[in-house]
Amino acid sequence: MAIQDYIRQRFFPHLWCPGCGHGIILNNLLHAVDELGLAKNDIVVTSGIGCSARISGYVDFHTLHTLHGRALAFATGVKLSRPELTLIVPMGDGDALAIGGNHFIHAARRNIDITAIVMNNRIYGMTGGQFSPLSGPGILATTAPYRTIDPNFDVVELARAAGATFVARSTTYHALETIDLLKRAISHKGFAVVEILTQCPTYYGRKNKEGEAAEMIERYKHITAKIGSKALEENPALIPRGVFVEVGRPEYCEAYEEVIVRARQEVAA
Ligand SMILES: Cc1ncc(C[n+]2csc(CCOP(=O)(O)OP(=O)(O)O)c2C)c(N)n1
Ligand code: SF4
Repeated sequence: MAIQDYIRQRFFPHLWCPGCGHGIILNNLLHAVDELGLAKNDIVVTSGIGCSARISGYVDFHTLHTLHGRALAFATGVKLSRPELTLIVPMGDGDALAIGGNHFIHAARRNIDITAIVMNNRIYGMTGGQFSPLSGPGILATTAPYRTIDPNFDVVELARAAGATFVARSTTYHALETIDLLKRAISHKGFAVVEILTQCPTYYGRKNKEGEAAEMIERYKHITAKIGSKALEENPALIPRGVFVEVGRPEYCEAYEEVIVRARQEVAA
């Protein structure tokens, strides 16, 4: 299938700024879906609010554009009622881990079969460049004109500790790696988290003097390294990319189905 067949052309042109990384992630996601050969009718994308969350308007799957921070709650409801469907939840860093932080850790704890994509541009893009729990200390944001002091969550470690059974990281520079990780995450039975470092040239880039979008993307090549690579061994300060967790654990909908069977048996007895 051609990639444009997965898109709702009627909603284009999209609202993202020139050079925003969110379009790259949309492209990577569509390639992953295409390479997995999934039927459009079997995919549900739920999103909250944010520039990132606009993805749900652009993809020609079943979509729910919901409330800021609540995408995983809606996805949980859909998945529990229709476990045969493939649930994909793209979220910004604020959406996923500020207002949505509780939903994130509990979805991971339950190990419900949903793929969560954390589109981490380290800032609130849609509302004008406020800092987020993933900004980290020392950055300039609309709400931190003298630089942030808050430490950031490490998405990978948080997801791992909360119980996610697939956890990976990539960047908008590493498109082929992202496609591969998204394919593995979507195919994984359980709660899968893929963090993708992405650029917001309009707010994060401009305020922190990181240059144009192309420079911001290029930067990911230099500040990250693959797990197990010589580069990472020689410089542990680099941000690791790849798969951090890939384990099996009972999936929530399947466990819930057993509860239903038990309840029916008890009622019938
Ligand atoms: C309950 C609620 N609180 C706050 C907002 C305002 N709001 C909309 S998007 C957003 C943050 C967007 O940042 P992020 O989730 O990181 O996504 P990005 O825009 O950077 O892709 C906020 C605070 C809202 N829409 N609803
Ligand atoms: S404000 Fe930032 S995150 Fe939002 S569309 Fe523009 S570049 Fe992308």
